[in-house]
Amino acid sequence: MKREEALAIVRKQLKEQRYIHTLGVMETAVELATLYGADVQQAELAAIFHDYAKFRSKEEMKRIIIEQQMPQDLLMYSPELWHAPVGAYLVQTEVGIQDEHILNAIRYHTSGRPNMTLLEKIVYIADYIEPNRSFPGVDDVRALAKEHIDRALLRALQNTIQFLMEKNEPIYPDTFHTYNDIAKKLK
Ligand code: DGI
Ligand code: FE
Ligand code: FE
Ligand code: FE
Repeated sequence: MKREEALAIVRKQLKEQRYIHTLGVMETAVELATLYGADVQQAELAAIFHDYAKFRSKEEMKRIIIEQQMPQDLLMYSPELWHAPVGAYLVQTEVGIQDEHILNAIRYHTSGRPNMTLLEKIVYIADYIEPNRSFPGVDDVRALAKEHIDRALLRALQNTIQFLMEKNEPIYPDTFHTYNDIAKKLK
């Protein structure tokens, strides 16, 4: 699928600000894929569709998580986590993208997972550092992303876990599992 076609499809699913965020993730994912030698077309498509399900209702997302037998522990954590796996499902069934590498990059873009592929890391980091993002620590991750993607990923996970803990938010176990996996590999 071509970039323009994909963008037209996703644009209908998103509000203006979220579409602008998506364009930033696309641009950043293409840069990272070029830098690290990943498949640029896969990175571009995964980035374009990563937040496809962002504006689906909680009811619809919950129904899909149950019916499609996704990890049921998702339902015990923040609904903010749900658009990632539900997005992968809807991009497959509604848009017709069948590439598992792309679908997994969408599925794991919020929590990460142990043993992430390069493509999954690229979408996770691009989502975190795209030019429209501004939060404490983002510039550190931007700098790290140019040098060493796993160090950037570790820092992004540390920031995310810290930010959630400061808000007394429960942390989804896969977020910790991803942090532990990268932290051990960087030892
Ligand atoms: O969809 P985006 O806003 O572009 O970004 P995202 O998909 O990376 O994250 C969406 C939200 O999910 C964000 O507000 C933080 C939250 N989140 C990420 N990891 C966890 C989490 N929330 C909980 N409760 N637990 C997590 O592990
Ligand atoms: Fe997201
Ligand atoms: Fe993210
Ligand atoms: Fe996003």
